[in-house]
Amino acid sequence: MLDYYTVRSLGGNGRKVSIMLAETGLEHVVHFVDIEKGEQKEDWFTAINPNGRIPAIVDHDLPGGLRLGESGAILVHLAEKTGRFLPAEPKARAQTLMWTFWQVGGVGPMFGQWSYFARTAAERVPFAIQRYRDECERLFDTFDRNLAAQEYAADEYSIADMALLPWMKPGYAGLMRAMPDARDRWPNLRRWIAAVEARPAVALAMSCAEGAAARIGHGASSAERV
Ligand SMILES: N[C@@H](CCC(=O)N[C@@H](CS)C(=O)NCC(=O)O)C(=O)O
Repeated sequence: MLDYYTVRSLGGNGRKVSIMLAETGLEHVVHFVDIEKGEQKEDWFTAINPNGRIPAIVDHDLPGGLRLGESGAILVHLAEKTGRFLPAEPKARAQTLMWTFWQVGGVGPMFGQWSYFARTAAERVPFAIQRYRDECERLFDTFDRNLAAQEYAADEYSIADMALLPWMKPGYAGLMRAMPDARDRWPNLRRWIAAVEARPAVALAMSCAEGAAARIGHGASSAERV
């Protein structure tokens, strides 16, 4: 049994884990953390994830319980626990891990900073907005080239696609708003978004937060068995 800590809106990083839980059907209890109130910085939560951010899990099936933060580490752990979505064959496994951590180390931070400087920052810093947007475009170019040769991020549908979709989909929409004449620039990426989000588990985790939460089994109370 797992305890799963996320935000009520799921958010880009929470959605990755929600997709994996929906894909595998692992039994879990969802706990919503109020990050507006700063609950993620409280001692009870940093005892689970020292970095004070969601998502996080506690896996009670391991002796003494495993407390784990970082979406990439959680996806790998759940893949190893279930034997699903992370191939055992060494080359396919390494490629899957590469694209998973490319998301965590590149796509997440770059899109996060672009969004922050373009929409949230109190001071307008054109250099920062341009720098992060350029990097987002470069990441899209990279992923689109990769998808020209294969259907999914790695050899087969995997945790890499689960990590990427919750960021690539809104990122694509954001870039299209910023540069509407670039509609044909990333055709493989567009095809991949459609294929991945058509999976029922992905559709569930990606759909409007409260509705999805209720249907996955989140929702009625702050802690609920799924
Ligand atoms: N590298 C982390 C990033 C997690 C993260 O940034 N989570 C955000 C929500 S999507 C958060 O908890 N923000 C609250 C805060 O920064 O205090 C991961 O991949 O899990």
